[in-house]
Amino acid sequence: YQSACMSSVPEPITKPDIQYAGIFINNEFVDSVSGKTFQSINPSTGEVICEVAEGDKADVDKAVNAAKQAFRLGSPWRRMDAAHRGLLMNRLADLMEKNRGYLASLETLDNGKPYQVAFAADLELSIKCLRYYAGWADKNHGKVIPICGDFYSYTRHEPVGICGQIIPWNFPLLMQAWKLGPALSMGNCVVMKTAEQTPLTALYVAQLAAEAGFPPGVLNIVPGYGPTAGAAIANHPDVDKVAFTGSTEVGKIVAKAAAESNLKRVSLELGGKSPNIILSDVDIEKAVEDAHFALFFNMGQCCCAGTRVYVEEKIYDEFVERSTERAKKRTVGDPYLKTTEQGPQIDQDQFNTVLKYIDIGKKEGAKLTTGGASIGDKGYFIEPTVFADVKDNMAIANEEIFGPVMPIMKFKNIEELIERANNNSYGLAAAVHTKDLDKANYLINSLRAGTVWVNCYDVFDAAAPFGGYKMSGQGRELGEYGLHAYTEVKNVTVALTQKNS
Ligand code: TXE
Repeated sequence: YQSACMSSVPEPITKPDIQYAGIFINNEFVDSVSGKTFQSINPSTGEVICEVAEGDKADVDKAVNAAKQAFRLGSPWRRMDAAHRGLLMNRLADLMEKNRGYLASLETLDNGKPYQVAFAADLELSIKCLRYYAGWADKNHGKVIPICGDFYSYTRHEPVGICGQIIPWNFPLLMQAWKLGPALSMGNCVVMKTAEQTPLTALYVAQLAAEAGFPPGVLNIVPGYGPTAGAAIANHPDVDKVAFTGSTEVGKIVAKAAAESNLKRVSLELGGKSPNIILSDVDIEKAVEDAHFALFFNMGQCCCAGTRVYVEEKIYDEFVERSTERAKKRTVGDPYLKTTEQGPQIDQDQFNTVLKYIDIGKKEGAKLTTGGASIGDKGYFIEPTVFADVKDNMAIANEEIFGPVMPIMKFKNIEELIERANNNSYGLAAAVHTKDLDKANYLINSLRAGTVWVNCYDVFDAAAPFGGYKMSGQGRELGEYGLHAYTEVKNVTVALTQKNS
């Protein structure tokens, strides 16, 4: 996407106006019931962007009531043709397209990601996701089933109902689109909680949804914190389904709350520690660039980042040397500049965590080949960091760091490698770099991960499913598979006077 899109990216708005900072219920922005607000911080400077209404249980209750009204039998949303739902979604995508430069600029302000990337990747994929699911609205058919006896049996794919959606801060607009796409397409109503670090773009999109014509109460957004607003969604007795993207730790809390409240349906997209495997037959220059992108993209804040780089012994030293050189060249700084590849980490907490892991890596005896320190005296910038001679039992090889820290491990043979690659509690993604088709196929079938990329990395498309094995999650998002989490299957059997074949 990078080279293809850079040329057509318009200039950023470096000081975008903040137009919406309230709680979005029934197509209107309101203050929180408590009157409380919280600050959204610019991670590039550490300065306050604006105050945002802080939603809590009382606000979630209001949003759920609005969603229930919108979902009642006979409501405009329930009576709407499926094709018309698709039309509204395409209108929303059109409005995002129209406001693409502004939204990308606002995403950069609130999240710190380079504007070029926000425009070319986040906005591109978000808009395409909405259009993809717009297409599904009138195409998710049930079946007629030839059961025994004088009966007519069929399935209806019905909306689940009120869907709570809790999203993270690493791809605010994209995570919103991944969640809204299948939910709205299938006719559900939504109560979404944005991450406390990045509430702004989702609220702007909410306003665009109202302009697109979604009836009041279909989409509600409650900005706020996890243990308050997030927990209220996960525990709510009238929420039929909760979708969560975030840490594995909180994923467990959400699943438990869902089980203990009303057994609401749960889909989870959690952490990862994805193996990125480089065999010795590769074009080393390309493999180094792919591995660099797999790790450092989005400041290393990707659930599927290639954070366990396994390199075959024969090319290990050269790979380390070249990866180190590449990391040294990575441009870090003002995310509005065209030349910037890497902005700041999202907040002080994540900044501290990443530096803590760098320290642990050094203490554990890994060899720091570049980076390892913070940059500047404001904002949360960290140097692109590479560790060589990393052993599997080190924390930096096992735990999700979520930052620009690349641990490189060595392997000798493929059997040993497969065991090591699978010996981790996560299973989100994996990648294999080789020209040897037999080895590639063997690895593809042996790796326990929801996605395997071969000779590429981070290739995303709304049509291809994404999700985790093991503790990386439950269920799949995107593609046709992504519809399952947002539909209930109703089997209907009607007695007939006489059936004929
Ligand atoms: O995540 P949290 P944090 C991983 C990554 C990162 C770590 C911590 O390793 O370093 O998680 O990040 C909401 N009930 N990922 O603390 O807390 C929260 O408000 C309900 C991976 O930011 O899981 C936010 O909206 N909700 C990841 C969302 O959960 C709760 C993306 C995610 O925040 C809650 C982000 C609660 N008790 C972090 N507590 C990915 N899979 O892409 C918090 N939340």
